[in-house]
Amino acid sequence: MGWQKGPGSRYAPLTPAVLDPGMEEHAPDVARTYLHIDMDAFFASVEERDNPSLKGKPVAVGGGPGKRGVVTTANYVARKFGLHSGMSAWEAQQKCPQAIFLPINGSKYIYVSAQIMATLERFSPIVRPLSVDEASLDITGCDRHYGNLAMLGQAIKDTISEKYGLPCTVGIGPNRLIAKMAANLGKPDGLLVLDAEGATKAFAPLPVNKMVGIGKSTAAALEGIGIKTLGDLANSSDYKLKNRFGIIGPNMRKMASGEWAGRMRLEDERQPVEKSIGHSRTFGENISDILELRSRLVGLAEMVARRVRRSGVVGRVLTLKLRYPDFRTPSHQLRLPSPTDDEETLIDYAWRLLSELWNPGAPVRLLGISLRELAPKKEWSGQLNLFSIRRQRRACDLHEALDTLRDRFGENVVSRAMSGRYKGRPKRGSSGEIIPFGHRLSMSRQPANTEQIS
Ligand code: TTP
Ligand code: MG
Ligand code: MG
Repeated sequence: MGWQKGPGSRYAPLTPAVLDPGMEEHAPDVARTYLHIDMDAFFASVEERDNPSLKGKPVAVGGGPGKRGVVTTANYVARKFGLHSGMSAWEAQQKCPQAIFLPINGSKYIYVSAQIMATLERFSPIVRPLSVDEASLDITGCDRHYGNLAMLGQAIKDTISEKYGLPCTVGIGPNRLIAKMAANLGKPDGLLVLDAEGATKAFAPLPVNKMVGIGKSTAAALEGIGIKTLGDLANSSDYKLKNRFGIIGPNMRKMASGEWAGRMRLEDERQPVEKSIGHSRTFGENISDILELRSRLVGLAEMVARRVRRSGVVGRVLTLKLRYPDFRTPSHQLRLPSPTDDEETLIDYAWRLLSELWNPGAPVRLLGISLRELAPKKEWSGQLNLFSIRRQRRACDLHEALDTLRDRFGENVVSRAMSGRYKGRPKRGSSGEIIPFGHRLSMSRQPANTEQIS
């Protein structure tokens, strides 16, 4: 940025802030254009590409015969039989016994994802990866070299197809929301350009749950007050919506009208939408080895902490549940000394809970942890005790770096190395309890203000 001496102040910037790519979200007076790209049936498409004999056949990734857990995705042939992400392995096999179920090859998908993200940077200087297979690009002005927006979109689709042999769908619009919705509407292998007016028309007939961010329960609540379609929502009164949903209500109406509400929500207004944030995992094979359980628990804690941080909240009550092969599912919960979004804290206390709950050596079928009593992080900043402030400050840079990597390349790209403070068999106390990793022995005692609530 160039600088110029100005009469009033010593120096005034020559380039207006709105042209600074780092500030693209703060440029209300410059019409901007966004492109959303999402790979089609991503994991399954990568497998098809690497094994052309799968082409035309129903393919699912994850959840093979006799396996537990869920299908991560199904190709579009398998979707005709009703298979979809998140479906249990058993149900998928009932619906489509002839489907080919492939093991999940996570590192391969992350590698391909990184290649695609790098390629996208050739088309725009502002690429924001949103998950393992999707990204939002600010393409303001980038279409000049291609003729028009649709031609730029097509050039991206062709490049990804030629370089990586993979299909994707591209949506383009005047804000990130419209671009994402256009990509959803264009699936599969599509390209859809919507302006603000086109978006309003395209959204209006859709059921409310087609809007990004509106899940089953919100859709049911909207239906409860007579709002079935996005057109109904766009035409509802803010008064009625605010009464029922709080600040989220008017924001939903704006989104249904094609306005991007993401930046309109002030930090202070942000209320935790979720009551609790948790993850659980059903294992392919029962686990009775303590090291293996520990590694799974660390992974779960990282995922929970990351979602908690992303929501801008901290949580107070930690729950751990186990499921044994006979489906007994005991759980224990604990009130933390202070609310947290820190995975190290979650790991330590989750171990404490595990030592109380688990009969060492007993096979475990499922492990889950969740955090509730969520509150906006800001509310808590003045109340954290010294111990957690020091700890959270230390953890802060690390969290930021890890979250950026995971945002970019997916949840599994980095996981806590099972070395250093997490290495070796966990220690046991005199009465056989597991001592949390990385803690001094004194920490294995109940912390002064930890309250066991079940
Ligand atoms: P999605 O983009 O949601 O789905 P998709 O690419 O398989 O299909 P499409 O976009 O064409 O509708 O997710 C990207 C990948 O993330 C998906 O291929 C598998 C993985 N995934 C999971 O592991 N679990 C899930 O619950 C979902 C939704 C996706
Ligand atoms: Mg996809
Ligand atoms: Mg996706």
